[in-house]
Amino acid sequence: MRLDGGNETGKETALERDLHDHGHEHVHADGTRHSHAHDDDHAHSHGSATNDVVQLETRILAKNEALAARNRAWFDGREILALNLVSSPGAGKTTLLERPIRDLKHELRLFVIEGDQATSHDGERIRAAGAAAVQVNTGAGCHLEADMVARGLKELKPDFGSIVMIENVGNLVCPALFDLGERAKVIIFSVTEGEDKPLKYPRMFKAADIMILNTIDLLPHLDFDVERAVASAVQVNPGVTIFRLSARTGDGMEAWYDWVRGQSAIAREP
Ligand SMILES: Nc1nc2c(ncn2[C@@H]2O[C@H](COP(=O)(O)OP(=O)(O)O)[C@@H](O)[C@H]2O)c(=O)[nH]1
Ligand SMILES: [Mg+2]
Repeated sequence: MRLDGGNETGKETALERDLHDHGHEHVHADGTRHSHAHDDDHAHSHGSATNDVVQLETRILAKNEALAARNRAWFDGREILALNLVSSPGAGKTTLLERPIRDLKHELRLFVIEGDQATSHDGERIRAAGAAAVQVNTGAGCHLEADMVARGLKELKPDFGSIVMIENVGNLVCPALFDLGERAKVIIFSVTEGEDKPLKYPRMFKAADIMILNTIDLLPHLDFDVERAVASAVQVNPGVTIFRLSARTGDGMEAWYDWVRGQSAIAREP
């Protein structure tokens, strides 16, 4: 199933909607530019442009926080474990979902929300692996927002006591700011990315509860220093829990599965 969170169907992202409401020029994904007058006729006392942007950002985030809290309550009420998977493009998020769908199909019920700017490739991969998936295309957006997840859940209809894995748009910046109502943010960090990524993208690595160091099967071919990468992650996020694994070979996956099992059991506790 496909759900457009973005603008290819003429719908607007929250950012676009807010810019629209605020009465400023904005650019649509197709490159067309519009300027809108304020609907209300009271005089706005505009501060600096920077001030406007900061206020707008604060409003968008506050709105998202409220919707995320609603998602969290929805998950709690249904004893669902929800995880938000973030990474740069190609770090292995979808592969990391395909494997447990196959390995744990007799044990855990997994449902997936797939976020990408475009295409339904990942949603198709998840369905081929054997789980129900809803594809959310964000258009120009670089992250999922809580309202997109809420709409995705309406289509997905995850079972009571199940697990909802949300694969965010591949990006190490924007998804750090947007709570989706998940129990934990999981960052997938591939050894092909370089040890210093946690230091370069500290907000994302700080926002994550779990870091999965993926593609460790490739280590013999690279100069990647695992201990330095782990030290960088711990430097920006001392409380982070780290798993080292290969989603391809399955090496190290059992520890990750145990964590997921444990968290799902907690979500199902009375
Ligand atoms: N060697 C190796 N390749 C992997 C691993 N995990 C993912 N890949 C490959 O990396 C590429 C990107 O993976 P994908 O799951 O699509 O990444 P995503 O963009 O984060 O969802 C694909 O070609 C995968 O087969 C791994 O652990 N080891
Ligand atoms: Mg993917």
